[in-house]
Amino acid sequence: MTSKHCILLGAPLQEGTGRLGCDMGPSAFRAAGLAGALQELGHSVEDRGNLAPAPRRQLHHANSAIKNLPEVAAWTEALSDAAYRLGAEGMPIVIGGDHAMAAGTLAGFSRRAAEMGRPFFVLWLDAHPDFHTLDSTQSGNLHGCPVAYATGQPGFEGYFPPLAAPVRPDHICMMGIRSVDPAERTALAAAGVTVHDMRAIDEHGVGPLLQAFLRRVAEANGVLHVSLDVDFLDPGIAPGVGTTVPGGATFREAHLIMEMLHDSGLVASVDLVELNPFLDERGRTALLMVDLVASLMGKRVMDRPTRAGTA
Ligand code: HAR
Ligand code: MN
Ligand code: MN
Ligand code: MN
Repeated sequence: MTSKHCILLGAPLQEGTGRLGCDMGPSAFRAAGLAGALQELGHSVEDRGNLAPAPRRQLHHANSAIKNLPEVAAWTEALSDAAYRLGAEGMPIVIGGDHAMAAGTLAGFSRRAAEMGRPFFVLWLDAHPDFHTLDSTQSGNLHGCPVAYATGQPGFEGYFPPLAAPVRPDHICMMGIRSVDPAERTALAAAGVTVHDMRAIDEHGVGPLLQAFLRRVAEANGVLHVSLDVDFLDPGIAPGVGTTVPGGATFREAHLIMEMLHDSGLVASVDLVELNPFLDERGRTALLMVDLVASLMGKRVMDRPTRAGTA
């Protein structure tokens, strides 16, 4: 197994959600033993502590439903810069915080990949596609917007930082999706994002769906970023999140995805988002998330041959 230099960075933002508690996410991941689990697998770990947002600017938007726009824009700025820098130093694991975090991480990691001359791909594991623009969001919760921003959908100019390298929508694969708003449904299809909803997982299984995407990434010599939202998982095994949706990924589906990602050798960076320790039960969601990261980083039952993204 190839050992990596893992760089942990906490991003305690919670302004993108409708409820408080995600700011405790980085602490809960640390308490659940994230660093130790990685070290046990032979990786070196450097915990850079928690990031702080950039200074806030006054921002006004015609959509009066939007909540905390100056705060989320300030986090996006800081995260985008941090992701760009960390992308050159090792394997960043960015710990949220709510999923608005991904506006910054996708922008920064994509910029880094572009600079390396390599195509950038995203595996988005979530109940939600988070594909609202500032104009289309009705809840006003900005954790519903990061993918639209990072792919350069219109309307973010002047609010969020300019994108050095917009993510190509056809380089994004979403899995676990089961809560989509009408505006998102139309926009996702128009943009050409691959969306494997829970029905597709039921019909085909996570294995073949993921293998097809990994093959594309490998053939393009791509850099792969994984964005893991706690609500991807079924609420029965992962209650510690503010936006539970019934019918999510099972324990084994989630672990299989992580194990296949590890075997592919393609993953360059990870987001761990939406953990709300206030809603958790004795840390069980945090512990499950850490165990999933361990599978992603090489924990396995038995040794088996590595299949570099193909098979
Ligand atoms: N689409 C809904 C909205 O915009 C729900 C968004 C919820 N997002 C997350 N992250 N929990 O995936 O309000
Ligand atoms: Mn999400
Ligand atoms: Mn979600
Ligand atoms: Mn391509």
